[in-house]
Amino acid sequence: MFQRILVANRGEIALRIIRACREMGIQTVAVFSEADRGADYLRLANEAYCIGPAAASNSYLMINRIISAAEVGNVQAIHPGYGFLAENEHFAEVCRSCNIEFIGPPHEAMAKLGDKVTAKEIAKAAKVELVPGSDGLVTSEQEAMAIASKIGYPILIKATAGGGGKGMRVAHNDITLKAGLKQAAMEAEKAFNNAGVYLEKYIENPRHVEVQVLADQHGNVVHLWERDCSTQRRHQKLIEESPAPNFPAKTREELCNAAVRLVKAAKYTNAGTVEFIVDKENKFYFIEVNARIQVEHPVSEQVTGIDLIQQQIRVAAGEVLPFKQKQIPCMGHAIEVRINAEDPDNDFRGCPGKITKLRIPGGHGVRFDSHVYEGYSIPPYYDSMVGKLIVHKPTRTEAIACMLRCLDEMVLEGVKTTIPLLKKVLSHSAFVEGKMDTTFVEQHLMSR
Ligand code: MV4
Repeated sequence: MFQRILVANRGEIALRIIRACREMGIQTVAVFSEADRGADYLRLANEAYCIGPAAASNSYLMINRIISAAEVGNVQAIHPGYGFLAENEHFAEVCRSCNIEFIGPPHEAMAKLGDKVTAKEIAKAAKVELVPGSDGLVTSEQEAMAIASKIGYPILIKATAGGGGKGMRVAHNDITLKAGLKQAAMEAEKAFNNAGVYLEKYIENPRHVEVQVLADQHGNVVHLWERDCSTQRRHQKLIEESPAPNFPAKTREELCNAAVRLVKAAKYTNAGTVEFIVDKENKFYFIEVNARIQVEHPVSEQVTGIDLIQQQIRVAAGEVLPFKQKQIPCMGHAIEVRINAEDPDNDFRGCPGKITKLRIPGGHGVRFDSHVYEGYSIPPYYDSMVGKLIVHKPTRTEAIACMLRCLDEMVLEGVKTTIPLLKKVLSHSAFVEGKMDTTFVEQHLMSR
């Protein structure tokens, strides 16, 4: 097992990883930008090094500085968390070439899955269901129109280097398809240095259901069931839960098994998420793989009892997964809300500033993953998440009641937050009945 790990991240996920390491008897080296100097979680690391100015592009994204800190700190492994360099295959490769283990998948698997067209080829070979669409990249308007006439409009144009909703375009006829192809390719070239685009039938009002997987370096792959992340706004998830409500047991079994087949076919190891969209008939389609630990991992931890960060570290060190699929339960119901410092009266723009008052709710089945405290100043340079409140109860109804109680109990003053919006969502009949899709928040809760 590793004796020392560098945590190449900040905020709540850095704290989450440092805590896991402390419990495992592993020393930690933290890194911080000038904007995070003196942050409270750094005191829980054994050492902490400044890696540059506030802007992430000059600090948390600087491979050379992180590798320098890893050399100075004399670590055997780096945990990238989520965001920043977590899905940068070059970083993973550099780490390993420096004899520092990257706590994540092999860079070859990251590269294959990072390209959506290649990822879909692997999925197809593994008999994982795909949205009808182009067979690979589309290279001409004629080809695109031929595909459209075969599968029918609406069509979604996606960038092969995209993901997370970036660079997508809907087309409703040949005219908008031709225009959309040009624009999408140009945007993709600018944003990702890769103009490749492909087509899919546009699934209207889908649910977003993803499967948590864990794979060791000895060929063992398990899933930790699914999370429903449909409750989102502009591709920002607001609420995640496990299990997915109103989801037939047979479909669920097929979905989780499909995720495991795909991970095996990609020779993927460590923790990962296979993302699907689900249509009104509960048919599911593979969308993409997230080759990292995700923000919403705690809901899967709560229903299975498995510490995902600890398992990431163990499999990266070469250990065999200590459980078989049959030994992974899904107990009760877990819900997570993301509490962001955002101003609902200013288009949910980030709302940095000092937290002048903070009271954290507690009680049976309540978990708060956060690095903030009363008196903490939220810097303006990074994402606006203040913390994640997670509840775990025997049933979904009880989990919703508990979450509403916690949000009522919580006091967070000095900055505006998403708490009022979260309360509205959790009280809405469509959410309570588990009938939400990815358009629910924008359709029902954005009128002002
Ligand atoms: C889709 C889709 C409808 N049809 N693909 C957006 C994020 C990216 N991961 C995939 N996304 C979508 N792909 C087809 N063929 C609708 C979405 C989508 C979405 C997916 C998951 C969560 C939220 C979403 C919000 C809008 C659109």
